[in-house]
Amino acid sequence: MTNKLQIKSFEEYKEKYALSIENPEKFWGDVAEEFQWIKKWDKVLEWNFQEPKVEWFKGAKLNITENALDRHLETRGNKLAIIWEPNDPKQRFVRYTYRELYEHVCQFANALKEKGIKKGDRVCIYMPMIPELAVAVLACARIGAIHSVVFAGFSSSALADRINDAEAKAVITSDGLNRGAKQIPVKRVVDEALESCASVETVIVYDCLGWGPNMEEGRDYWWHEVVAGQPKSCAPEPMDAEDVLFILYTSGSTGKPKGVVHTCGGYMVGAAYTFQNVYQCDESDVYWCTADVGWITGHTYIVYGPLISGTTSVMFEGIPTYPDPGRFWQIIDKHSVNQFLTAPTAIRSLMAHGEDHVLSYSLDSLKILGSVGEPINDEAWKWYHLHVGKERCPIVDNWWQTETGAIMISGIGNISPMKPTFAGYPLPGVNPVLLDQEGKEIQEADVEGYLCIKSPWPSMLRTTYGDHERCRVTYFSTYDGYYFTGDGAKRDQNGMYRIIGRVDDVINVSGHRFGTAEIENAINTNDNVVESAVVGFPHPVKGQSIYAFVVCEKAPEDEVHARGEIVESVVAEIGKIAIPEKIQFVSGLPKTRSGKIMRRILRKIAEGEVSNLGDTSTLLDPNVVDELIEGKL
Ligand code: 6R9
Repeated sequence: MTNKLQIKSFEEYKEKYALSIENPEKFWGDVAEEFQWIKKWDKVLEWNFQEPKVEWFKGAKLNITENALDRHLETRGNKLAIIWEPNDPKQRFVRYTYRELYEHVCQFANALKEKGIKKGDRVCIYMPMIPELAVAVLACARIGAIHSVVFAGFSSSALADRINDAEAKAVITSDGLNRGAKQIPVKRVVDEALESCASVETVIVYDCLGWGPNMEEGRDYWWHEVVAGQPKSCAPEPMDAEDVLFILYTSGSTGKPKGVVHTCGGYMVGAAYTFQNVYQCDESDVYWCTADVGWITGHTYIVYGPLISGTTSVMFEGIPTYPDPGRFWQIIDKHSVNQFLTAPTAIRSLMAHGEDHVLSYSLDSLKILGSVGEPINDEAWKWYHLHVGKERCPIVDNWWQTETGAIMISGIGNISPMKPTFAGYPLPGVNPVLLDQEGKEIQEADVEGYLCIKSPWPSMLRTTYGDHERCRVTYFSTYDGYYFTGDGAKRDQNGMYRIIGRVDDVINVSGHRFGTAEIENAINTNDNVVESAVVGFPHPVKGQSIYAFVVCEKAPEDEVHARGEIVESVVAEIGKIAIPEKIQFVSGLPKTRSGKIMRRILRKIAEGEVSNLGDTSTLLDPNVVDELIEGKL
């Protein structure tokens, strides 16, 4: 199906776009015809953003893995589905054809069934970036179990929260994982988490490092043992288009991370349609996305989008700088990668090592470059364009979110015009608007506002797991009748969008989302901490970094030690990825008379912009500000 859905010119884009907004049912109904359904829909779309309730392809039945695997067997059975590149370049890479992947998925699906996992059960996947992670995801989808992948860098406490929220019945994991020069004990983290998870009955462990971890009798099973002798076929579970496909936890501005829920039909259509258009892969192309399957980018653009489209997708276990900062470019040459998708933070970290690493590889195979996860700054854009794309490859900047399920605003291959640091035009079927403070739509050109989406798209979230009201309040109540993204954006005279960044209390560190409340809660678990406030500040490589202002019961005598304790609690509660870059001890926080922390002031201080703090007269104790400025790190 690879080429069927592809837009071939900017003119065609404009036509399709107009049609998709005028008549979304016709547009998406036509797109959906290109997929394999067990039963077609009775109605393409029913929706309201008040409850909210959104249903796509109502009444249809399908199994997404039939689209990602079975459908290709006849025409592409021997084509490579996944090329797996290990952390260590000296280790052999692994290749799975579509037929082999199909067989592995079916065998593992049968193993899950044998362990009593059935349609609707939640399965938590906490695994390294190995092919079995993709197999586990697809095997869940095959039998209708709901997967909840948790990034393997999260701590046992964060993992336990996610397992408990979803009441997962099983966990799929590995003994350990390779990450650059380090090896990390994954199963030990799972064991710790499971001390507080009553719902988990079964743990399946993939033997990655031969470590011989603790295996609990009657609960823990080896992957190779449970798949041994399983049949290589497994009937796909017929799923309702609106049945849940997966849950993925993400951070918001308040409370604990929430489980974003995606459903089978709409997600399938959105993932494949956007993938085929944005990356314009030809049948023989090799595509590589460097994300981790623990994040939405890995779900949609390593596993589902490419496989549904019959593309060869590279999966990489390691990191950009191991064994040296030329690793990405070496892999591109080694596997003749044609489309390459990475994050600005990775580009900036490699830029810092100089051009030599990239200049020693030819990179001739490259056709299209992608950027995702955070705004790309001018300098990184230019470096990527010049040194990686040799000024011949377009850069497609993909703006979207865990909640949107698929790319929303982006360049389309070499078809739509590009402009450095601009994500560009909305994809067909996506209806973005900019709102002002009062919630009125801004129509003019060259404006800035709150980015909202006015009508539904197939791959949008349906709810937040177990708490629909939270979904309504978070996304649909700020501006009545709109989905609010939490991002601010600019629109130029030509209608191209540039994403400025979050306007809520979400910090984007190296393309990973954290809520300020989540980090503050972690810091506050420290016995000596009374309260804390966390803000983001610009960082040359990570985009943003975390700055924590901490009030202690007793002013710490040894600040280095006290900082170490705070770091430890963040690592324990969330994981290393959320460690604050700076921790400043203060005697109080700037609060209004009603007790609200004025983060605006803290942000300015963290950014070092202290000359223009704005109005501080509403503060309960304006003197606090001087102390904060003086102690700034
Ligand atoms: C796909 C993903 C979503 C938030 C989003 C925005 C930021 C993502 C971006 C971008 C500017 C881009 N973001 N892509 N900002 N340009 N191309 O990253 O999902 O982890 O949920 O993060 O990331 O702020 O709201 P997720």
